[in-house]
Amino acid sequence: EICKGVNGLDKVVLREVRGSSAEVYLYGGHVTSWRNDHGEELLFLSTKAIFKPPKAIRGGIPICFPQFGSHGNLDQHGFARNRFWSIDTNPPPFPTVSTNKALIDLIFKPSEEDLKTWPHSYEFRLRITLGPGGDLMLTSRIRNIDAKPLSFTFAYHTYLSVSDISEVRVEGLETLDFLDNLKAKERFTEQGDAITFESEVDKIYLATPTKIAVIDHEKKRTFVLRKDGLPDAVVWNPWEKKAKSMADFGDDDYKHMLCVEAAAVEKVITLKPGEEWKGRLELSAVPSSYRSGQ
Ligand code: TA6
Repeated sequence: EICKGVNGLDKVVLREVRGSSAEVYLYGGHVTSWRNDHGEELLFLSTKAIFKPPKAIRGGIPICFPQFGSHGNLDQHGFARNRFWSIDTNPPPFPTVSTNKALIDLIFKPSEEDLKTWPHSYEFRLRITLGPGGDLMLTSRIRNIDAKPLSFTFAYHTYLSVSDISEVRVEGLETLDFLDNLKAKERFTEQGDAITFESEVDKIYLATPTKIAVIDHEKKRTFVLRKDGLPDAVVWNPWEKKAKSMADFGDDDYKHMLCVEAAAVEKVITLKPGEEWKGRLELSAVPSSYRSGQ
């Protein structure tokens, strides 16, 4: 249902029959909460998140569009996360008919102002679905309704909630090439084991598999990210020093979050007039079957 969230901002609450839930603010089309059927919060939301436009909400799943990163004349990560979206009452038919799933369709179109800073006409539809097992699915459909080509980069800037970052492993990115944002985007190759964390990390992994696993050892929980149309994956933890420099981030927040972001960054997406791009992210949280010594 639609209700008032923090600072009176409109939010939609999705509830699934088995008890899982999700919340999405019309501001930014921003998912801020995803709870399993035990009511446990699976996304990280900063203890100091500022729910006040034009600042993006710190945590949940910010939508980075029409660009990931900070280059050119746009703000960092574009402006879709800093704008008010609306509920799409008559979305074009989705290929997969949704059965008993809780879902909401949102739409974002550029304002006159937006067209001045980024002169492209498009329709950005976002469908958020809670599946029967509590899986959270985000499907973005961006249609170029301009007479000229539309080029953009994109990310679901997902903040996962973890009990202790030093006890987290990421599987699925081993041996891949990545651009290291901490070293002027220099290209490196990841080593052969699961990724662990003991300092600031800001890496754009390239040509990643459709499935990435994030294992929270303490909670015996594995997040599985499945993605489609999003070839890259950004892994980010600001660690202690950068966390302290961010006003909307608690000093200790870095210990309880990890960003793993399904993205299209290395290769720009270009749509011809009338063409539509689709980018899907499916998140699930499953108990980790632990073998000792893992
Ligand atoms: O996702 C990694 C990153 O690009 C980092 O470099 C860091 O800037 C992070 O995004 C957060 O960006 P934001 O604009 O949300 O503060």
